[in-house]
Amino acid sequence: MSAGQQAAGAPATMTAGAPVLPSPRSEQAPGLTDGDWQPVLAAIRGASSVDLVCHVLPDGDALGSALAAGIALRSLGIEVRVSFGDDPQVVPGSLEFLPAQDLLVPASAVPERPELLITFDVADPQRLGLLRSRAEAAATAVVIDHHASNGGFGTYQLIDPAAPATAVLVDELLRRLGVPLDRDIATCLYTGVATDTGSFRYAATTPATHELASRLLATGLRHDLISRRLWDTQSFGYLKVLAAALDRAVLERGAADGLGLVWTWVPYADLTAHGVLPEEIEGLIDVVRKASEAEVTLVLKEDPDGSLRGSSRSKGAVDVAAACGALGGGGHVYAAGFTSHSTVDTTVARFRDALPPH
Ligand SMILES: [Mn+2]
Repeated sequence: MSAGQQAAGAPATMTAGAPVLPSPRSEQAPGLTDGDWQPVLAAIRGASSVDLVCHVLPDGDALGSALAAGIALRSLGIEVRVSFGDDPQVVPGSLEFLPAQDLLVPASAVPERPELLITFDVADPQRLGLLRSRAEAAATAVVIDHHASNGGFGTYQLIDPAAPATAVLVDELLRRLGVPLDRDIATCLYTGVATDTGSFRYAATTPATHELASRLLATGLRHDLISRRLWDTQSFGYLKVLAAALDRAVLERGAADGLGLVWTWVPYADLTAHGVLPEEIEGLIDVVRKASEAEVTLVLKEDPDGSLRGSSRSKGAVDVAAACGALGGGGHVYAAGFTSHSTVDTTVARFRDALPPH
């Protein structure tokens, strides 16, 4: 998210008291050119059938982006399927309010050789899960993403690491396709942008992000209800899992060149004991990373097969994408992850050793 640190497109200075002319719309994808968009728009306009897919265990940006594009392309008379490659394919409870879920089909219902397939928020083909072979067999595959770690697969790439969310790029796509925002599309896009900006708090949030939020709210969407569901709704079982994880947390003041590391882990048994689903603890790291003594946060979540999914965060001084990359993962500079097949202690040691000097 380093490029997102800069307020791209914003004036460098603004004289106090000077009149600010209203702008109907800000550039949402400054990292992409007309030449990047043109072949993608042509491919969509020429397609009779499009498959829109996001990453496994989708978050609000991934599924919101795919569904928003699905509503829009359906309005253009294109046959649309939305999918992600989990089996079983389960929409997280926190995203059940998203509209147009009638567009969702299981991975097996996506054609084995799609005419046109577009991926959303997928930084790596592995994140396609069961849909990977279909994406690779597509006559045309388009990658729409904002992960700096995206190595670029498929036929065409619309990747802008400066964009705070993939949903921002979808807004730009719809503008270029001439599809107006309606409340359903806006609900999907708002969910994506709010998810990836931590409700407009993270550094990648720019004036253009708020301008987009303004246009989305103008459709009449219920941002209060979306926010309550995304940020302020958890089961009682989650509170118990959180309590155990906090009790298990370790503060290493000397790690990260003395900037500090706080880490914890969640055994799968904790989830089963309290009837909590893996997706429900995705936000647990946001509590752990509050520790003021630590620049870097690491949370390891055990999967049923014993492997550990690591999530890490940095407050700005350390590139955790580099550390996660050393463990076979990747992501953004301040938010990244990996999967480990080692023990908790070994995994933490490898992560600690991989933290780059600042
Ligand atoms: Mn995203």
